[in-house]
Amino acid sequence: QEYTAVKMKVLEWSEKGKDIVAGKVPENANVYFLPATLRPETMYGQTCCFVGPKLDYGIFKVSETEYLFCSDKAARNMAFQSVFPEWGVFPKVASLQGSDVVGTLVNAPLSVHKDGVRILPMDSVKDTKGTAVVTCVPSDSPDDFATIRELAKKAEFYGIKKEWAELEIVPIIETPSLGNLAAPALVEKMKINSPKDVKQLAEAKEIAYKEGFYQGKLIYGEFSGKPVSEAKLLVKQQLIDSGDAFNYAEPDGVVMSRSG
Ligand code: ZZB
Repeated sequence: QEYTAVKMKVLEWSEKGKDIVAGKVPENANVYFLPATLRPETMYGQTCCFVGPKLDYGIFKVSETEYLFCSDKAARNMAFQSVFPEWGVFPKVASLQGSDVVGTLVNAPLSVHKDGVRILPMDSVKDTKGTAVVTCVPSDSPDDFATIRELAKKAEFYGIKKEWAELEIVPIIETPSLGNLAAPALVEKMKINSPKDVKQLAEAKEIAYKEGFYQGKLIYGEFSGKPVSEAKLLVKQQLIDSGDAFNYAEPDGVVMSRSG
């Protein structure tokens, strides 16, 4: 699987996150949350970034001024893809749980939300896939839309501020049959009530992928008017050229079977 790893720079740590990184990461260094995405063309619509609250993560040192936040497994893979200076080495400077970093404010490259977005919890994030960090695009990902709706509904239960889950959802891709907010349209049409409706969500995701890729057209940003199939590569290249992303390949079936 070939992902785009997007670099979301920490602007302000959560309380717990701040305590944990103190003394482990130099004050003037940047730490980047590292979601792995297959949809770089949707980055304009990012409204938050998800971690699994119960999953284990690490902060890994690239240089004196640059550190990455992701799963151990992803860091290990990256160590063999020239992400770290020394081949096969991924120096871990801190261990954290997803719940420790909920509330952290990060920059979301290309997003309409220029003041940054929050790290929020998502129970369905798998630590076996990608980087175990998932950027949230509720306009085009049914899972993301269902999750932020749930978070806003039960903000107190999830230990977050309601407004963190209520950033504006801007239309970025137009499709003939699902309009310009494919994910909310599917969630409504299929009567998906919560992130626990996993079967319907899997189906909705499949439809959203197909519809977006084969029929979708960008209606936001520099590549507005271009078909998604074309814009995908253009946006990805732009993110790489600006230093906001890099290619991350996930070796297939090495450690775990990918039946899911
Ligand atoms: C942004 C985005 C915008 C995504 C969208 C999807 C969609 P796949 O096909 O199963 O490999 N993802 C990445 N890592 C994880 C993880 N560890 N646990 C749970 N979800 C994860 O899925 C790849 C997509 O699943 C990735 O692309 C990421 O979300 C999420 F509009 O990034 B995506 C219709 C989907 N739309």
